[in-house]
Amino acid sequence: MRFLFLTDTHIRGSVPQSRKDNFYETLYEKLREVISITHDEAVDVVLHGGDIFDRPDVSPSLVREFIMLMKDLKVPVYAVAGNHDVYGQNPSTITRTMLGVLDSTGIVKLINPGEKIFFEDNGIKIQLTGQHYFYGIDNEGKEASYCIKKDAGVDFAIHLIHGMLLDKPFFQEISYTLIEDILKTEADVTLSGHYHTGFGIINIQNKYFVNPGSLIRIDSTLSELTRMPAVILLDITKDGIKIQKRILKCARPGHEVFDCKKLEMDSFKEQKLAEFVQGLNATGKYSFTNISAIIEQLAKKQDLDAKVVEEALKRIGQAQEMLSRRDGEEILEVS
Ligand SMILES: [Mn+2]
Repeated sequence: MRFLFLTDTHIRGSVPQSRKDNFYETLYEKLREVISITHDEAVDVVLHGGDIFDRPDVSPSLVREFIMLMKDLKVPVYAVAGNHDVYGQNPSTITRTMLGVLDSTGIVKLINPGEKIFFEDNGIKIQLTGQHYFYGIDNEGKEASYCIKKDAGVDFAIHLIHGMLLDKPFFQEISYTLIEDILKTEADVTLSGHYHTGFGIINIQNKYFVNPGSLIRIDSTLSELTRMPAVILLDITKDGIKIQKRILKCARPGHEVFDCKKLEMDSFKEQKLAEFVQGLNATGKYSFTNISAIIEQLAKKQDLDAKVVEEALKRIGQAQEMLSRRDGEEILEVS
């Protein structure tokens, strides 16, 4: 049985500041190539690692075009929700989002936490599970999100998750989960989205951990300048698992799509920001990355109750929803 895995498509109508091409056209060209790979390689099921949309309330015309395009796919698409797909990093808001609309059409089927989907093919039984992104997914208790159990009689298990799964520690002060911390999972293949740079295909103790990186490059960082967007082809037979990364033919070198002047400016800004944050840290205050990180830091330092943090995030989600309804602009950005 053949699967194709892609992640972080971030469908949006606006052009990221870093790009100089027609971003929307580029994105659709990529999606069309994904569809033709699906057909050429006789893929049975497509898996999406989340952040299908860049924001929970993208315009109906974008959703309509996406639906029209996905109709050509002719195979089921299973997905988990990313942080960009929902309000306030809270998957319980899905029903109020465009991803929720998509799910209701059946064009994309969301895998709910705890849900198990089974495929039987040529005498093998495959189990598919999924985990949406939620606030704190990479904090304590992360094993519950990342590590799954295989049902009796299942030959292979795939787990799809939108979380900060990394192959090596990150230098920044953000929450993440290392592959080595989740080796007790019974999933033969863990497919992860969220970390846009990706880490490719890693095999440890006969288990695969996979993140091809985002389908579209958004951030004008040096690593994104050299990275080529790719999808993963996963072939499971009774003889075992074959995995390969397929770089998209339509993807152009970074210097052709990124505004390099902007890149220089951004790295200058990043450097200034780093200096600023360092300055703050030196005074023993907080390090600021985004609104959720601020809450997380405050919670840690002031020993806040989990309920307080939950309430704060709920209110941020509500504020995001209200503000985005009011003027259609993304006010509070979470990476
Ligand atoms: Mn993303």
